[in-house]
Amino acid sequence: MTTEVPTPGKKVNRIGLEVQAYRGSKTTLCAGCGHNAISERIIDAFFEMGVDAQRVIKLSGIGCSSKSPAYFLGGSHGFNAVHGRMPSVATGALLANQRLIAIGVSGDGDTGAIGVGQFVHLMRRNLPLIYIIEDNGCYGLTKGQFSPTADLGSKLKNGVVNDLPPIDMCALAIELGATFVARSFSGDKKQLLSLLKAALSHRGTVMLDVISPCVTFNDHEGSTKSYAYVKDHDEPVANIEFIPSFEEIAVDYEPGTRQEVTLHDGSKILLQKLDDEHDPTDRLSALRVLHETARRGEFATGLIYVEPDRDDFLTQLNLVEEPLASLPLARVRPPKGVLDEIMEGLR
Ligand SMILES: Cc1ncc(C[n+]2csc(CCOP(=O)(O)OP(=O)(O)O)c2C)c(N)n1
Ligand code: SF4
Ligand SMILES: [Mg+2]
Repeated sequence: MTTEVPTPGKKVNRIGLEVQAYRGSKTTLCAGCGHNAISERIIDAFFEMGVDAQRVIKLSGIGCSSKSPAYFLGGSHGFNAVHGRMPSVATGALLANQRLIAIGVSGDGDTGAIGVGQFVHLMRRNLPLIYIIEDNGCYGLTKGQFSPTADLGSKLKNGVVNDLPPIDMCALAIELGATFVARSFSGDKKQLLSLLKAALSHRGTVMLDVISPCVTFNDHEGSTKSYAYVKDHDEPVANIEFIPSFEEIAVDYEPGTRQEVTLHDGSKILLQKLDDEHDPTDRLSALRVLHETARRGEFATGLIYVEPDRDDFLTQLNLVEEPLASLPLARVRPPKGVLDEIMEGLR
């Protein structure tokens, strides 16, 4: 665990650390880029949840979004993978050490284009990983070409119109079996922070698609991923309140409008529903809300789907709790007698 002497008068979290301990290097992204706001919320969430940063591994692929793990949790492990290949690196890291808390940051291009095959199998497996797509509808790092999440009919700065339908990453994740699927907006501090804190209490894959405007290449009129468009078309499905297992807070809700979801570690998500028909524990209801809002040109945000009780990938594999990477040879190599028996059986 990290040990630091707190500055008198500064707020510390439940493991005695200041928020400073959760920061990373200074960002090199454009001023106003949505990705920077997401890094800030990640810092806040890990600080408020009192996570020991030295137990964290942060992973990414390639893109402006994938650079951002350098800007938070400077004391954590990190791996910047090949374009679109972060899921397999994350799988390997968690198989080697299941005590790690894993967070992956990807982009809509990194995930939806070159990495879509890896994404598909990650969602099926329910690996305990918080997987964030910083979704700006374009390839920011390579100068703003359309990505697979760009909406049909949206325009590039130079007037070129996108004539392909988008992939809805949330709908795809639900279809494939992801157990915690949410959408948010980099400009919605409160919602994004609650979702990130809840993500830290979920045991399984968290797929968080965060609309994150690219101010340099995709923030103009005609774009459906600009700050102005997203602010006007954001349709939250519920007001979300997250209560960690180590805190007791009384929250007032109108009777009948509140839904409570208990997560793996006993923490609770309290939802004050804004869409009466949406039940985030019902897969069909989750897909319906995504399709209906998309048809109206809106973004459903908040907790779209959650299944808190399914076994994660590592539990399914029945792995020993101790990191495989640190087990002595005597515990990973079958004894000579067993090997001789196998050889005998092959004669
Ligand atoms: C194998 C490979 N193909 C193509 C590229 C070029 N490339 C770098 S980043 C990128 C897309 C980034 O888009 P996204 O994941 O949406 O991230 P953003 O920059 O928008 O945050 C591409 C195509 C590459 N680096 N490697
Ligand atoms: S080019 Fe776009 S995505 Fe990349 S840092 Fe700048 S604003 Fe962000
Ligand atoms: Mg992008």
